[in-house]
Amino acid sequence: MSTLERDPREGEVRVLDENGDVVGDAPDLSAEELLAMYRQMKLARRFDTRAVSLQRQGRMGTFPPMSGQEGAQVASAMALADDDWVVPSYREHAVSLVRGVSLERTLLYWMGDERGSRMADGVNVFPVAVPIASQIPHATGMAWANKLRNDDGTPDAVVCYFGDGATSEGDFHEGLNFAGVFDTPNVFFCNNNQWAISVPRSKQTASATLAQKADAYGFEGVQVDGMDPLAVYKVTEEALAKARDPDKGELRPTLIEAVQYRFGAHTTADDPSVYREDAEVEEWKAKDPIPRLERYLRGRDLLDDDRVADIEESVETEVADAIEAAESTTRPDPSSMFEHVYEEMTPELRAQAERFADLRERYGDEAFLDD
Ligand SMILES: Cc1ncc(C[n+]2csc(CCOP(=O)(O)OP(=O)(O)O)c2C)c(N)n1
Ligand SMILES: [Mg+2]
Repeated sequence: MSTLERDPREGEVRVLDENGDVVGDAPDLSAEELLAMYRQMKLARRFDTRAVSLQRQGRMGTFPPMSGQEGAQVASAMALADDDWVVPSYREHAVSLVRGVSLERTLLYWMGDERGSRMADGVNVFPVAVPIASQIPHATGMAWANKLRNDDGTPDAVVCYFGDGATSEGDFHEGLNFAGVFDTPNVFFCNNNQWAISVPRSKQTASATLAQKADAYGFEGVQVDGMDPLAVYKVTEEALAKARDPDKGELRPTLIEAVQYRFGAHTTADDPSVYREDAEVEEWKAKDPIPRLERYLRGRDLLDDDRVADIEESVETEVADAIEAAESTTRPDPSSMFEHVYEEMTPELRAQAERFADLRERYGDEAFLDD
């Protein structure tokens, strides 16, 4: 792509326009896979809505909603092979879902239960990373290890997710620079949702696109319409193929910038109405990835009103069951918060844990719950 264009959306890969009409080459997906993609997106949206309402009712802690970002998350995750790895930020609930992390486990994490970070065997997903961009060098290191370890020259790929704000962090530069130099099997997936809390994309960087930052590291950068799931699938699939088995003279890593929008607040602790206009939100809602894919599927006679109603009903039940399972899980003992920081507690952490145990014994747990 031409990365020196001033228009940040110039050169963006698209397959579906906002009406769900095909405007580019569609990826090779079966009817079954397309319907699975649609259902996962509906499930993610319903989960997100219910999670926000759980927080509002005092049934869960702070939660970062992802409505609007389902297209980028579900489609990119579906492009991965079973053995590939995902290194997420804190907003990738739908990526995790597609990769086999149960909704119940995601809820447990946001309810403050450390067991929510423990992946089931065979689920190749790292725990949530809250410090911005800190997961990027981890992803590079892991991909480098995959490359050093594999015998046949086709290492498993590592897809690292982060936001537009993360591209201003030193960790972003270090991770991508290293990936270029050591030619690691990485896909760096930037969910450019236009905002880093209250900082708009225009104040994040003077670069015309985030994708063009890859130029500085010597590998390919591609900008995709992140609210077009078919385009996202296509570019992720291509990037993964290159990460595993590049053509001669081609570097393995890719930076994907998926242009999209977060419809809701940054987290349930944020009020976006103080820094952005409703008109902007409405403008982006017209690009909503779910009705867009739905129109395409209806056009191909893969969906009709009855099938949509069935999907909505099954999604509702699946989310309700996950909430019930998470809420009926016995609460963890408060002392467990010290246990998973390091494999072995440091002396300082041990001292804190002991002091906490002493205070609980002297004053009782109720004293800690008072405002
Ligand atoms: C190193 C670091 N600095 C600051 C914060 C506080 N913080 C949390 S989210 C966020 C904005 C991140 O924006 P972006 O990377 O665009 O991701 P998004 O939340 O939009 O998905 C900031 C500054 C943090 N978590 N970590
Ligand atoms: Mg952002």
